[in-house]
Amino acid sequence: MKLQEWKIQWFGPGEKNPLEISSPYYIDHFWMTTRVPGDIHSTLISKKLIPDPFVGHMDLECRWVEEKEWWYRTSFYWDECLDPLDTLELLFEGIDTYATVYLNGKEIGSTANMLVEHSFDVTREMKNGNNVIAVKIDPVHSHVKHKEQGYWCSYGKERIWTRKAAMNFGWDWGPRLVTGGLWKGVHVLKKAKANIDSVFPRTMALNDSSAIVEVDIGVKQHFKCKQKLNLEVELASKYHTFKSKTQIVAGKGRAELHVFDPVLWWTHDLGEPHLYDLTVSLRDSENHILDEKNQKFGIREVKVEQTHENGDHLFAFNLNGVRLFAKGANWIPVHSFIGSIDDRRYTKQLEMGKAAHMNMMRVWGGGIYEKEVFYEECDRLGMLVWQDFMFANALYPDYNKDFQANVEDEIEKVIKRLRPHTCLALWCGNNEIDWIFDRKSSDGEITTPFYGEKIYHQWIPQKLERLDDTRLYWPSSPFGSTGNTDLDAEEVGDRHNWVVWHGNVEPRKKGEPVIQNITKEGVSFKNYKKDATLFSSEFGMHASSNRYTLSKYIPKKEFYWKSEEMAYRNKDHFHEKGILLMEDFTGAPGDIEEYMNYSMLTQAEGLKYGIEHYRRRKPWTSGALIWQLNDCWPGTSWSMIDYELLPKASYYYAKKFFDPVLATIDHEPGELLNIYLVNDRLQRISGDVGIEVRTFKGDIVCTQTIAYEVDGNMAKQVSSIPEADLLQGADPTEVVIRLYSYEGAFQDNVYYLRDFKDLRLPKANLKVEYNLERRQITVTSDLLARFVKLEMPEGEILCSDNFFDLLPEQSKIVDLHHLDGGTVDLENIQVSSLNSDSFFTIHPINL
Ligand code: BMA
Repeated sequence: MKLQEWKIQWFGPGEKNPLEISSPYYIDHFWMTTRVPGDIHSTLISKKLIPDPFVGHMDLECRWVEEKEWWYRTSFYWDECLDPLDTLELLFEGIDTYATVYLNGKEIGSTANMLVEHSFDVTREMKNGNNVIAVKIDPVHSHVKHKEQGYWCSYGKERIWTRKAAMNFGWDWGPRLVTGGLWKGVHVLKKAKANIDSVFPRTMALNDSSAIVEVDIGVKQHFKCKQKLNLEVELASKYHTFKSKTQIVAGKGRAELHVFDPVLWWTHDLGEPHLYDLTVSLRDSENHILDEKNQKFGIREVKVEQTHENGDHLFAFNLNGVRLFAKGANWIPVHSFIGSIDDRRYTKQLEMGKAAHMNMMRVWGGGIYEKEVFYEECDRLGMLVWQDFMFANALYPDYNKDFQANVEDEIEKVIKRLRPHTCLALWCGNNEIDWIFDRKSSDGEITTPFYGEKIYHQWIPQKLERLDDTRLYWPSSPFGSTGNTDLDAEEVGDRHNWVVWHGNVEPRKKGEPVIQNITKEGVSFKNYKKDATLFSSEFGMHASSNRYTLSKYIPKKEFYWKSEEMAYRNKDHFHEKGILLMEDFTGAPGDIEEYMNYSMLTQAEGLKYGIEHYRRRKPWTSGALIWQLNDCWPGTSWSMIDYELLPKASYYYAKKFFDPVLATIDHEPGELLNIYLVNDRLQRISGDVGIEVRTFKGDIVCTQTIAYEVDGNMAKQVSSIPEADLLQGADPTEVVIRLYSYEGAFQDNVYYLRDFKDLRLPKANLKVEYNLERRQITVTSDLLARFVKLEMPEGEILCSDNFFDLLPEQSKIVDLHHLDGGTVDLENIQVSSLNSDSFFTIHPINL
């Protein structure tokens, strides 16, 4: 049923009588049009009624929007015949947040949860002819201002009571923009006397030649319909079709399919993410189809191994019998205005993750249960999902009955919606709450009981026991303690390493005071090497957004380092942390150019340093999920991809440090160079690693060749060389080391023996040429060129490589493509390196 265009208007809260505005006869001709799905802010921006809140401090000019009462109205024509037991349902896939819904002037219900769908039976209220839907959206504060907010909650206090994306109230990487509106689809659905309510397929047993797939089906049957109903289930691939039939008892049916020669679903790095087509049809006694559901399903087994064969602790995802290293990132909402964002942004971001060898995304608990497209794309791309429930960094009023009913409804709906997805690997109760509760209680900042505890330790696990026992439930992240350690312990479970950046002093025992060491040494990324975590589910550092992204939203006269506008982009508590990190590695930046370069280099090198360490520890560390993949606005944050979908340097580094086969060096100044091969592939690899030490000017200092043989799914040290042996008297601040494969088994890996700030880089000359037809740029350097950067004149451009080093006399061809497939304006790309003259004119190549 196609709804007509929607309109919106605002009023002072309570100013109008709802019966007047919801009436079918109300004249709304002069209201503004809006899009559904969408949101109020985006509508006002498009009508120029508010400025773009991402420009300068303009978000502050938009605060009035959250103070108003907003009304949506639409009308539609209805004239379908109904069978006696048919029902009509008005379905809102998402309403943000406190709303009252009217149909033809009748109040049919209200909502108080943005995170789940809401449906209303409107069989009798629907008229033949014109119908009018009206929705009143209240300001959040009007519902929570009289509720107690006197206990721990980071960021906006209203969110304790409000089941809404927590990041809307501001976070340490995003502005406060309290959205409202119909953020997902609205539909009128005709339902037969019986219909399929849920389909939950899962792999029950698996061996080389067969699999058992069980499908649980929930059916809603009109209470007057006493007929016996049947279900037919079909699982099809292009090779085979498997069928099963079953009956419905008390609204439930279970079908079992025996699948021969199953084609398994793998993450993209281990194989193909093969998906079957699953069709469930509900039939009456005369075999008429009453309802049918189609979805994709991958045959796979996923579990989390918490004990190694030798009895030691482990935290490793195991897919189809393969213990894998989870490589990926934390996913935050793709935009502050989630409702208005095109699905293609999801595909773009996830495909970028895949191209950087990521095989897992963590949907972090301060946002939303993601849109359907996210999970569909993860299924398709072979990307596992760590799914948080949406509770983050706060206590929640679990003592309140209404809150309990709301949350229990949410948990049930979310489990049913997401459990069919093959990509879903783990359910997690919340973000950081259990861990921080102990920290803040020890400090005296929290003096209340653990409000919210029941949610993660009772309500969620109870529902999962009934609705999905196929995945591990992990109550919080981080979680796991040996008894007296705090929940961020490295010996058990997962860990958030916020030693680096936030300066947390760890390990810490339960109940001990919290200590932070915000000094150069305290926050330095070198601390990653002390981390023996089993699974690093959050860690990271800030980096600037790209120049294009920053300059688009910062007024020109404010585009300088430490301007108020620049500072405003950084929502973290203590801006000096980033400077300390840079001071340790690059030296503190003196201007905005240096800030952009140094923060990106520090983030990229810092993540490389940490992740190569974690990967060398395989399987004793079995996961590295970087904080954070993306941004929701043009800020400066921990993200690897900025708001305009331009990758930062760390993204291009990830294409190397996450590569399934990696040659890596563990080294500290003056010490041994320990050389490792990490092999995430299942096949054994053997060959030779070449080591080449050259001065920045190009002279060969030393070369060595090491034979290696590494079993599948293993990390192995293959050599250990004293620094002095490689230097042969050369100055450690003037050499570069390249690891390379003779057989092309892995990518080159480049190292320096000292921090960037201590290197004595000569001035390099770059030659830059472009080939318009092939969309390629070739960069050549005479001497070593550090951090060669191609700066984009617009957003959404991806390079085959960027922010790379060129060895003396080396050339590199960079392919460029626009994420939307459009042309790339090659002539306006500026190229530079940290040790070459600023920008270079690009010369066309003669074909
Ligand atoms: C963790 C996350 C987020 C936060 C990030 C950076 O605490 O879970 O809440 O944005 O670190 O501080």
